[in-house]
Amino acid sequence: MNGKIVCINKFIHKVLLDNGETIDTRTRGKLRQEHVYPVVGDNVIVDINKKTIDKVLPRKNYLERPLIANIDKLLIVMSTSIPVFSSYLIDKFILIAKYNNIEPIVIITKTDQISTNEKNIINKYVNYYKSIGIKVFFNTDLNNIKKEFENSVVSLCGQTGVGKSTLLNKINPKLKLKTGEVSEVLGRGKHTTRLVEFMSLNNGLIADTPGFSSLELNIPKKEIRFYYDDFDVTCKYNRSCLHIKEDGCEVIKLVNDKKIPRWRYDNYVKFVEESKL
Ligand SMILES: Nc1nc2c(ncn2[C@@H]2O[C@H](COP(=O)(O)OP(=O)(O)OP(=O)(O)O)[C@@H](O)[C@H]2O)c(=O)[nH]1
Ligand SMILES: [Mg+2]
Ligand SMILES: [Zn+2]
Repeated sequence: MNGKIVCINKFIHKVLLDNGETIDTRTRGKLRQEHVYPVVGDNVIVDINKKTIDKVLPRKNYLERPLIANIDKLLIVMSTSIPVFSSYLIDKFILIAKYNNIEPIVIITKTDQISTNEKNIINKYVNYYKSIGIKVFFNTDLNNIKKEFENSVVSLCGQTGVGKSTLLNKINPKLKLKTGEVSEVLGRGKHTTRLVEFMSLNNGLIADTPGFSSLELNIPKKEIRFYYDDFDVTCKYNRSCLHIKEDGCEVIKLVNDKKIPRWRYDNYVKFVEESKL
């Protein structure tokens, strides 16, 4: 029978079967010999009697952090107080999502902890993302966030302590997911969520995921620019211009003319420099 892996805890692979039941399975030795390592989100064929996973079906996409496959939308959760707001991380997740053919959606948390001035600054980022067609919600806007779950396979992502589990608990208090304190000293959370786990919410599947502190970029330098719709202008070096130093680069001109925000461009440059491919 077909199903989907909804959680992996050591050897136990929890599978949501097409008939709606959930069972605990193990992978077969044969899969391990073939170096097939299933991840949460994998669509699989299960031997119901033996309680084994016999086959992992081809993936439509796959992320390493969070480790998950076959998702439609990535909810990028970002705090505005502790942990501190980072457009660099948002841009990185947007890039990773687009590269993997996943819709990025940004969720902003903890605006109850910042001043009006700080909120105005956050709104500048929010408005820019919206202007380039990226959906942005505050974590108080539960109805609109819930709508995104309908008929979709969704994963949360973001640093530890930003409020991923808290958001799901607010949407469905019955979940009672563990949430953690944020360390004042370190300015970050304590890795409260330990496993990637899908939950059924509003006719969709939503994965809570563990937060993390570092995030590698596995996208070739030269391809990064193709995922920046806002950079897509008739740059005279189009297709070969990396928009970094080149004379007459239209993108650099747009930055100088304040049509593309400096922060957005600076993050892009960092990604190009960071990428080892
Ligand atoms: N003031 C305020 N606190 C929040 C908000 N969202 C979450 N928190 C608090 O932030 C802390 C961390 O929240 P979690 O939901 O555990 O964070 P997480 O992203 O799931 O963290 P990990 O599981 O470690 O990745 C908890 O103490 C929450 O109560 C918010 O919008 N405002
Ligand atoms: Mg959590
Ligand atoms: Zn250019």
